[in-house]
Amino acid sequence: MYELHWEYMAGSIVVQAMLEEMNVPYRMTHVDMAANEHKTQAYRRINPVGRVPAIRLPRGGTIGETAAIVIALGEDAPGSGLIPQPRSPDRSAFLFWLNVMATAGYMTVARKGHPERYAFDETAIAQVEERAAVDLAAFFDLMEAAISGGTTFLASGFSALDLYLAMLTEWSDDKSGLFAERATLSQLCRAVSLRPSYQLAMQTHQT
Ligand SMILES: N[C@@H](CCC(=O)N[C@@H](CS)C(=O)NCC(=O)O)C(=O)O
Repeated sequence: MYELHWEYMAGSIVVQAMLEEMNVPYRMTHVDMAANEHKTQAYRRINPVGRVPAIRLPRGGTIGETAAIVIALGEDAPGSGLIPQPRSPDRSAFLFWLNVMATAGYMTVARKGHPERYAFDETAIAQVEERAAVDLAAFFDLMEAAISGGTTFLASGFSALDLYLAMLTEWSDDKSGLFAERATLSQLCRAVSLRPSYQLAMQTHQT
């Protein structure tokens, strides 16, 4: 059985939604980051990087990093259509955009949410946060232009990229502004929000 180590409002939203889409049994283990559980020796044995999410796979082994988990799960369930399989025409574009979302997307969300981790004094911290907001807006503009299927990121249809992109919008403090200026992103996120898998993951992950 899969065991998902999760925290509120984390990449585990995507992972839980994928497990639901795959219709496989899984167990959820909460990592209490407020209590610094992710920094304990016990958790570092699960994910040496000390970040959430992480997942234990039925085939053996435990991995972290949301993008790596997305690929591992998609390969476990080739019939689910969640990721294009090796040698399929969409595979390279999928890997490219997944990595863009993981680096330019997730990491910018993290910088905006925790600017104190990127600078020492208060003025610099405020500037880091301001700059992260600018970079995040540019990231969502890039996504708006890159969505090629209307309500799905890939023209070929629904994939884990849709779940990942919708998850990145959940941290926004101005969702109506974000969507008002980006009609295609708005349509995609609406389609994702109607999926029972995503609805369940959001119920779990909202504080
Ligand atoms: N690159 C990681 C980022 C995960 C991440 O930063 N998760 C946050 C929770 S949303 C975390 O574990 N933060 C703990 C820390 O940075 O110390 C991924 O894609 O999964």
